[in-house]
Parts: sequence; C-alpha cells; structure tokens
Amino acid sequence: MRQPLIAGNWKMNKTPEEGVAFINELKENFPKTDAEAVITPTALAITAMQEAAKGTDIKIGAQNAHFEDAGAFTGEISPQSLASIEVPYVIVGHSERRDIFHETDEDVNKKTKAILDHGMTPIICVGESLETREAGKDQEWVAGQVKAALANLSDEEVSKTVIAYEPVWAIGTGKTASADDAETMIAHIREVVFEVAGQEASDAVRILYGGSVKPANVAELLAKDNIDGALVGGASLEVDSYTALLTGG
Ligand code: G2H
Repeated sequence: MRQPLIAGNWKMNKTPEEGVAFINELKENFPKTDAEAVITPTALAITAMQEAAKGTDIKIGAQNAHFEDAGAFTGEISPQSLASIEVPYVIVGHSERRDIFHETDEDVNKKTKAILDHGMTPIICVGESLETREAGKDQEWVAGQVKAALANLSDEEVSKTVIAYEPVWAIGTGKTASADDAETMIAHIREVVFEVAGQEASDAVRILYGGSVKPANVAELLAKDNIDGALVGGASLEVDSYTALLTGG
C-alpha cells in the first residue's frame, strides 16, 4: 500500500527562526496519523528545522536543486549538498519554477535524475494552464510533462519518484480542481507511468494533488483511489491547519 504524503511547500515564506518555532509547536501537537509529514521550507531554514525535528516523524525537504553537483552556478543549490545533510525529498519543476524561472522539461528531467542519483526522492510537479484545459488538451499536456520528467530513468527509479499534479489555475487562487477532476487526471498520470515503466512502478509511485488544498477539502481528495496525498502551500503555514491536513481535515 502507498503511504499518504502531506508535503507542505512553504515557498519563500518564514525565516529560519519562524520555521523552528513552527516545528516546536508541531512537535507538541503532532497528531496520530498514517500520513508521512514533510515540510519544505526555504533552503536557509533546512538545517535549523532538521535539528528542531530530530527524533520525530517530521521530515524536512527542499524546494529545488540544480542538476550539477558543483560549479559556476551562482545562487543555485547543489543536490550533493542536500544529500550530504540527508534531505529526503526535493520538489522539482514546481509551476512557479517553470513560469518565473523558465525551467524546461529537460531541466526537470536532469534534476530528477540528479536527485535520485543522490538517494533522495524527487517530488515532480506537473500541471496544465487554464488555457490548455479549456482547449481540451490537459491530459495530453500533462502526459507530455510526465514522460519528459521520467525520460531515461530505469523502471525502479520511476517507482521511487513522487509526482504532484498541480493544475496551474488552482495554485494559490482558492480554486481547487474538484476531487473527481483531480482523480481523473491522477488516474491518467498513473496510466502514463504504466506505459513508461510498467505495472510495479505504476502501483508504487505516489501521486499527490496540489492547488489550494485545505482542511475543508483534503478528505474528499484523499478518499480517491489514485490520490496519495497533497502538496500544500498556504494551508501548510499554520500548525493547526497542517495538523488538520495530516488527519484528513
Ligand atoms: C501549489 C500549492 C503548493 P497552494 O503551488 O505547491 O500551493 O496550496 O497555496 O495553492
């Protein structure tokens, strides 16, 4: 069975001190849950938050990594460095990285490979714009992103990835895809994983939904057969709403 994953994507929010305060409060209020709890703060907050979370089930991930281990890449984050401090999860190809920082499908593929090569788990984000959805090309678009991200990976590597379906029109807008729409696309993504890497990988890969997930809608999403968790921005920033997400709302 696939363990549910509730990953908080903090984006460029909270200082390291605020991150540590969040972990201290979360530790005191950590609920009984079947879900895996991951928070991805800004890179600067990772080590302090890891220290605060030591000995708990709370995992601290990263929001991005370069695909090279080292070199002349001013301002970038090395996957080798993230692995050296035992970061378990790294988000790849979030739509904000694709749109604002011009990351391509090829970059996403190289980053996915680098993260896996270092023994970490990529959380690969895919999703269509409103324009693409209205043109009826959403499934084709998302399949293309998934295939590009997973290109040249072994079936075993594919089975270790996490994919997050985040329709761009639902991110930070308060609009959520309906649970049925999310399930339809996520079942389609699982089919694409089957085509690319076979049955074992498509059974094993965890596929999350992301885009305005909150305590009020998480249960309906997680009740779907193919939805294995959520990638959550805004609603992961407060302890009470994050703990509510961990317990299904
Ligand atoms: C989508 C999501 C987190 P939010 O970006 O990845 O953010 O939950 O605020 O829509």
